[in-house]
Amino acid sequence: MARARDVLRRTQEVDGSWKGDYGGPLFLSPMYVAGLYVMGRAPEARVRDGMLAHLRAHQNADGGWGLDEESPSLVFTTVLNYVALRLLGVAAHDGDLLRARAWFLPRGGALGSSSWGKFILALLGLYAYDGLAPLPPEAWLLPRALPFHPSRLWCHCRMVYLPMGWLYGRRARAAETPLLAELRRELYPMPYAEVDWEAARARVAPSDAYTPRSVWLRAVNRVLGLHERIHSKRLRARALDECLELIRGEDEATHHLCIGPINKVLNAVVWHLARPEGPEVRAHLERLPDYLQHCPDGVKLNGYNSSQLWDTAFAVQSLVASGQADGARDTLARAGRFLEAEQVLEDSPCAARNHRHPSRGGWPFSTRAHGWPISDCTAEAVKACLLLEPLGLNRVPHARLAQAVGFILSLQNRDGGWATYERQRGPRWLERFNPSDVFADIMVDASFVECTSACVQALLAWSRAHPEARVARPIARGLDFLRRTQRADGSWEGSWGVCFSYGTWFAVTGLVAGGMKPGDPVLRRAAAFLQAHQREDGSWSETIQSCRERRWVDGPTGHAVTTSWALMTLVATGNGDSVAAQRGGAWLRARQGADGRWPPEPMAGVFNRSCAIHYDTYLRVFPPWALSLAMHSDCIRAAGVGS
Ligand code: LAN
Repeated sequence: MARARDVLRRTQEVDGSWKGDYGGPLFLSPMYVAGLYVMGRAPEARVRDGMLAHLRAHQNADGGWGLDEESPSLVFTTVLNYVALRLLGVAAHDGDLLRARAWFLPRGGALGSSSWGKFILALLGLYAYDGLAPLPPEAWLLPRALPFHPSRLWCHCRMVYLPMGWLYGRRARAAETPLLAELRRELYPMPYAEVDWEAARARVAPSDAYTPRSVWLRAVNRVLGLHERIHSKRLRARALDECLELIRGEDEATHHLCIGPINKVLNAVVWHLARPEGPEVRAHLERLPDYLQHCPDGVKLNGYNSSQLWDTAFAVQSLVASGQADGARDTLARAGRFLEAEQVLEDSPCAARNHRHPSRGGWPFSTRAHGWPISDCTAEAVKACLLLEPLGLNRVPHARLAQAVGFILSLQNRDGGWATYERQRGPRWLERFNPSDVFADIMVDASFVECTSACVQALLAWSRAHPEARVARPIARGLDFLRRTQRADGSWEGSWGVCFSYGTWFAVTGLVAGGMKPGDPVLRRAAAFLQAHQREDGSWSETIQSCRERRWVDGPTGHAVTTSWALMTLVATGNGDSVAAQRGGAWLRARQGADGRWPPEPMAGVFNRSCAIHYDTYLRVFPPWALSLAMHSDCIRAAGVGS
């Protein structure tokens, strides 16, 4: 435990946070390269060489690239990474690129790509706009009250489709170059001039069709296709203005970081076309390096500007829970200062105009400058501050914690649960119109077990410190949501970590914090579920296939992170002294290296059911936390006072 603590101490940044690699997806770097190319720029030599190395390092044995570093090849990411390598200067006869072409040409080449790939290609002039499903910017001019107004979409989805709508409405396209002409010859199994673009709209390779296009979506696309032929020029101009204003709003609210890497790149391209060399372009270019990650295998675009707040809040909880606070006071003090510095203290500018929920009091996933606070990030930060309080290390005044609690309360949904950044705005049926092909659940920000549990726990911790706080009813409704969402097999499905072990850990800790007792059938079923999935060697292992297939899928070996979540859940259900927990604890202990670390393993983070993402601190935070909880209940048993 002391060695694990020292690893955390050694890896802390001077600002008190933990900051690491937040990579995994393989569609981000090529979007960055393509975006810069449209802007007539190239990455500096060090970034270019690092990216070349990284792109090459993650080519699959079959010649393609996966949606993320661990997944099987998709046409989307294979074509985009191929194009990125070419734009970065690799020749078409390069061996890796020949293998890539041999993989994607039989699958239709660019025609087989899922929709976002085609969009980026259209921007480069490598795919005709007629071959895209329409993205009319006029949608933003519809009355806000309509259930399908874009402002009702999940913020990540609407912030990607906002610049896409502007670029689509303008049929924006990179300046022609000889290289682009060559690429048009390389990406298709037939001559470019012979492509049937109308038919291309409906085409998507089986590898890329995770979420099949519904009949509803196809019908809407047909209607929008007609609209594209007859649309009014004046209305389009107004719609483009509206989009540009909203893009400006997003840029200003996020100090040009933007909510994520995709709209970061697309917004920069928009400004390059709307006001070439203008102040907006400069401001965007200054903040682009925030997304770059220099890692042992090269350079890549991270999935967010960082995961610092999230990792720091968990590191604090792990250190305190594992009884290491005394030996880590300086570390915790620095972490406390980071938490203090990163709380969002004001609402975003013109919040209502920009369809933004009030932000004051919340914490984001990364840094305050990012400007988009999140329900569970706020909750984990509140929990961490309240743990630091008795140690004399909390720096956030209670008036500000009360604002954080107010922010959490403002986000509770009618169903009693919590979504990510906002209250649920759109009806569930909007998911039937998901046009992304490769992702699921991107349309609506609806309640999640993880966010709900975190918020309930934060409210409980707050009400213990402030018995006068009026949070009993929100807590009860949150607990009820958790109870209702248990599956018949005793588990909960996670959405942001892999997968049932993650969801079940959150649900059970929330319910137990809320007073549920060990004998409760809900907890008994959860424990039985986990015991049924324990491996011969005492470990647990879950893979991203669990998320994709929506059933528990074991990996070939045990995972320390999965085992930690399972172990913490068993302890919380009152089974800390069970044989299962002892065997899990023994496996976890034996797996720690002499350097205090747990060896690397597959990615434990996920989004939108399909894409894996790497959480750099999970292997430093969860194993010691789980082990200490397990040891603690072992001691209770040894003293003869346990269950
Ligand atoms: C994240 C990162 C943080 C994560 C948690 C806070 C851990 C989670 O509990 C709630 C959801 C959230 C905020 C989350 C949502 C999806 C994100 C933003 C990401 C996984 C980081 C990258 C991903 C984003 C959607 C990637 C871009 C792709 C699109 C489909 C738009």
